[in-house]
Amino acid sequence: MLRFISAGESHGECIIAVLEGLPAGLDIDTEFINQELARRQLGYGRGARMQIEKDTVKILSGIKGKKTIASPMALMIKNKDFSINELAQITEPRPGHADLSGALKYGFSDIRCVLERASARETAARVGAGAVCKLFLREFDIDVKSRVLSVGGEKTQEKIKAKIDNARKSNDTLGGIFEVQADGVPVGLGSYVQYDARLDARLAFALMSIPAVKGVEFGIGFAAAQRIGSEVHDEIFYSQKKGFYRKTNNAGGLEGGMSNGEAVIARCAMKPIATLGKPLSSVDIKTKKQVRASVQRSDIAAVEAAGVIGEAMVSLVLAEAFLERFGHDQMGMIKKNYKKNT
Ligand code: EPS
Repeated sequence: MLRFISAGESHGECIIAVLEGLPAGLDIDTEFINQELARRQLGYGRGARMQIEKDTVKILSGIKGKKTIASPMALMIKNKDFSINELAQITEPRPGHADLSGALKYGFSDIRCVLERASARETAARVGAGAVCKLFLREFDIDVKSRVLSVGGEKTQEKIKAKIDNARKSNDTLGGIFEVQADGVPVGLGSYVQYDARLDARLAFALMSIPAVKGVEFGIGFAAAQRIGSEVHDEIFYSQKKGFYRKTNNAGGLEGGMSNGEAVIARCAMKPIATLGKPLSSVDIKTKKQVRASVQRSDIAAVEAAGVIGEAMVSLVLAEAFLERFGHDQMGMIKKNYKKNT
């Protein structure tokens, strides 16, 4: 099993990712991990935190020289804005954020104890761990990328920029839709034999766990529910050169909970960021008086960054499913198995 957990608060000392279950002998390119971390910080509409931080990784364990040694990898990303103990108390929860439910659940009188961990800053750990998984997948020519399909309902770059500028002016925020595509995924990752082995279920879980994601679909997704079967299912062909193949990919590369050899395509709907410059109505958790929600430094839109995080989550799931199918221990053995069985 490939296991990933993160630790760290938004304004704590650092963000940590622990990744366990990688084989021995994988080359780790730290510069590539840093490039991925930088991609997460980009995009039109990001907030001031992105100017403060230039995320870089320090690998604390799991490698000797530049190669993995099968032991757990710990990745650390330092926070420049390490100010958790100086920041003021917050008692006005933001609608749409974890603030109120988190404070009630854990009995906090200061919402800061919630938002420090609920912050999307945690996704830096995912991108760090995801980058390591990407390095693994690349050894087998599997490439995971993403693109923004729309922001605030707009589709062209020009209109998206204008919409974000308007939202910034009116102290509002925007969500959008991003797509993650994995090319080169071999047939048979995941399985139909048990509910929690299904690759689509595992990908949906991973993508839904990204803060602000409210919907996930694969291939034509929800649109399939409105079509007749003959307009949905991807017909099967065979050629000596390609083997089995399809001329369409409505299934998004997933059939019966397994990869089918076509590109794996997922789309995610992201709600607008919950911190508004023009705050919505809320209730002070101490006084119980009607107030305006707290205003925290935040982004106007972060759909492009969410796409990069989506790539990381998809890479984590695909790497795990790949290891299940082709072996866990040594890169050399896995490569042999892969060659023999694809
Ligand atoms: C983010 C870090 C946060 C926010 C934002 C994304 O840092 P700070 O609170 O210091 O500005 O900018 O977080 C949220 C949108 C959120 O809702 O928590 C990051 O690193 O991506």
